[in-house]
Formats: sequence, structure tokens, C-alpha cells
Amino acid sequence: MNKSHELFSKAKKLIPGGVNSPVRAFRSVGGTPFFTKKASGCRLTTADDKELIDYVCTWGPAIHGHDHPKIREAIGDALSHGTSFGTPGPAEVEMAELLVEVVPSVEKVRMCNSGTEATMSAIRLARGYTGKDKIIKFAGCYHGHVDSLLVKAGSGALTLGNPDSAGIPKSLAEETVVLPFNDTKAVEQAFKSQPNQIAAIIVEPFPANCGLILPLPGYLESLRRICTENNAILIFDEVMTGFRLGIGGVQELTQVIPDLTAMGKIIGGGLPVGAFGGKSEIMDQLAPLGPVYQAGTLSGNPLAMAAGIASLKMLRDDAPYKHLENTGQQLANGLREIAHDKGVPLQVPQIGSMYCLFFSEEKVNNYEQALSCNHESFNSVFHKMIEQGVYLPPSSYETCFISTKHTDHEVNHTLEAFSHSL
Ligand code: KE4
Repeated sequence: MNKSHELFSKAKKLIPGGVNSPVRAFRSVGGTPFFTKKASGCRLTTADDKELIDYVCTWGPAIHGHDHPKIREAIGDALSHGTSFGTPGPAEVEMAELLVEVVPSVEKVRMCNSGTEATMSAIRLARGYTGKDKIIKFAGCYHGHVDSLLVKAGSGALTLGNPDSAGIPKSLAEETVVLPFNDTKAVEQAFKSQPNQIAAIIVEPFPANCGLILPLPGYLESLRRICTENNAILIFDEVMTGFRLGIGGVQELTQVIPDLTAMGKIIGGGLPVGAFGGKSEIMDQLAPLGPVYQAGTLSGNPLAMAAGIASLKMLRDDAPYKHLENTGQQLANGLREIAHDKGVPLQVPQIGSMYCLFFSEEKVNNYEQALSCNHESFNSVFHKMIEQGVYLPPSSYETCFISTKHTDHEVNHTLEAFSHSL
């Protein structure tokens, strides 16, 4: 038995499913998950010393690749002053200044420890600010494991076939209105039928947790208009897209400015960080100023701030987005060409350093269409690619990420492996 198998059988006796986050268990693609013992650049090294080109990038944070010297150095410097103070610290001010500078919607920001905390806090704040209870989300979007939002959720929930988690009281789930993405009429109808009850819309502006689905022209603008018309809060969940598609995220790309933004992943540089921010008038409703409570022992942790600040400054100063877009296009075009030449129906939506593989004749514009893709084809390709040293996300409901460390060499190897996997 190899080391990953050994570790997994031990882990399963101690940790539910042997993993600390469900999607890592390979349940939808089958087989035994490999264990990683180290990561550097765009590669992981497994417990069995197999090197894999990594298109998961620890689910987004590793946009500079793994173990980037500037991030390692920043953590090391911070470490020499201690690990956690439980008081305000200078690094939190520097992080807040950076986020206010680069994210268009953010006038004030609060740090927390995960994307889930960020979205959970943002919807509580929206409810507290508006005095309304209902929240609109979209089928297939995933906003972390927040009780109110684990309704028709994507990512691991969808992967495991339980998009509506057990343990969520019916009374709470009823406050969540789930609509199809890319359907403006459905949103207008929801506000019309529930006047003055809807506190907020929360949306992944480019949904990436049921594969990658891009908004139809004008759709995000319509969400902005409808929220404004109905005194509802528009929340962009940019935990995934933030800082990845441009330093200011989708809101900078599209100039559709939400009232609140949830952030995470990249701003932790690989350490646990989340944040939510927006208009001062709304943010000032948070304790200790206002009546909406939110807190966290390790929020603004100095090590995590150091890693996140280093990551953000490299993005702000080096602006690697053209390079990431070029690599993304090179990969996506190559994958489409290979599938076409082999007569395999494949859609490869791509934007910047994000892309996914939908084995489908049709373009995928929403959750229902994502569900009807050929998942067996994806699973077969997933395993054949791993055998050839390429690690795609272990679910056809996830999105692939490219880092600044993926070069032509890795792209060519990936396309070669894909061609041998069909
Ligand atoms: P975390 O609580 O996992 O830091 O963030 C939750 C979250 C919120 N919003 C969006 C748009 C997200 O994509 C996520 C988390 N993403 C998944 C991957 N699709 C994390 C992987 C996992 O659950 O292990």
C-alpha cells in the first residue's frame, strides 16, 4: 500500500471521511485522495513523491504559486515578533488600507478568518441594516457553509449530492429564496411577490462552484438596478474572483459596484483569512459602533496579515493579469482544439486564470445545465491526467486555477496529457 493510502486509512479512523473539507475526499471522482507533503511553484509533491502540476492552487489562494519567497519572508519577519496579540496591530491597518485602495466598493473593511465567515457576516449585516430577513441566492452558487446559504449550494455540497445540507432548520431555509442564475425576470418576480421582505442578493458575480458560469450581458447590471430600486443590499461574493481576475475583482472589470463584498483566499496568501467590506454607512452598523455583532479571536492575525499583504502588493505592483489571461487562453484554446479533433463535446469557459471543463454539446449558462454535463467523462479524464502528472480539481463542479508559475512548459505538458486522456 502506498503512503497516501496508508495515511488515508489512518485518517478515516480519526477524521470524518478522512478529510477536513469534504471536496478533498475524491468522493465524486472516486479513488483514494493523494496526500501532499510539500508544494512549490505550480507543483505539489505527494506523500509518495509524485510531482503534480497543480490547477487547484489550494482552491484559489496560491495565485503566485506555492511557497513564494516574498510570502515566506513576510511570514518569517512577522513570526519574529510573535504569532497573535488579540489587540489591534499595525498590519491590520496596512491590510485595510490596501483593500480600500484596490476594491472599488470598499470604504471600510472587517477582517475575519474564512470566506464562510465573510459571507455569513455580510448577510447578517445586510439583515441588520435593512431590517428585512429574506436573502436571495442563486442555485449552484456556493458561499461557504453558512446555514442560510447551504440551500441549493455548489462546490462540495453539490459534489456530494447534498446541495441542501441536513441540519438547517426549515424556518431558516424559508428565509432563503433560491433563483436560477442569469434570469433577470426571476429576480424581478421575487421582489414583486415578496415586497419589502428581501434584505439582500448575494451572488458569486462569476459563479465558479458549479463549474465556471459567466453572466449573460447586462445580467449583473440588472441585479444592481433591482437592488437599488428595492432598497436591498447587493453583496458580491468575491472570495474566489477577488484579486484573481484583476486587482479589483469582477466589480472593477464590469464596473458593477455592490454594496458589500465578501473576500478571502488570495488575501491570506495561503493562511486563514476572510474579509468583508463596503459602504461606511453599512459597515458602521457593526459592533462596537452599531447593533450588528461580529467578532473573531484570530481576526487580523499578524502572520496571516503579513502573508496577505505580501500577496496583495505583488498583485498591485506587478499586475500579472495579462500573463494569467494569456496562459488561460492558451490552455482553453488548446483543450477545445484537442476535444474538437477527437469529436468529444467539450465546453471550456475561461476568464483570466480561471477555466473549467464541461463535457457538454451546449454552452453552460446555469446550474441545471451544469448538472446535465457528462460527469463520467470528467472523472475518467481526471484520473488519466493525474497518472500523467496533472492535478485538476477533484469534481466537475469546481473551477481550475492558474498561477503566475504555470509556464508554457506546464501548458504543453497539460495539453499533451489531455490528448492522451480522451
Ligand atoms: P471558505 O470558508 O472555504 O474559506 O470560503 C467559502 C467560500 C465562499 N465563497 C466562495 C465563492 C467560495 O468559493 C468559497 C470556498 N470555495 C471552495 C472551493 N470551491 C473551498 C474548497 C473547500 O470547501 O474545501
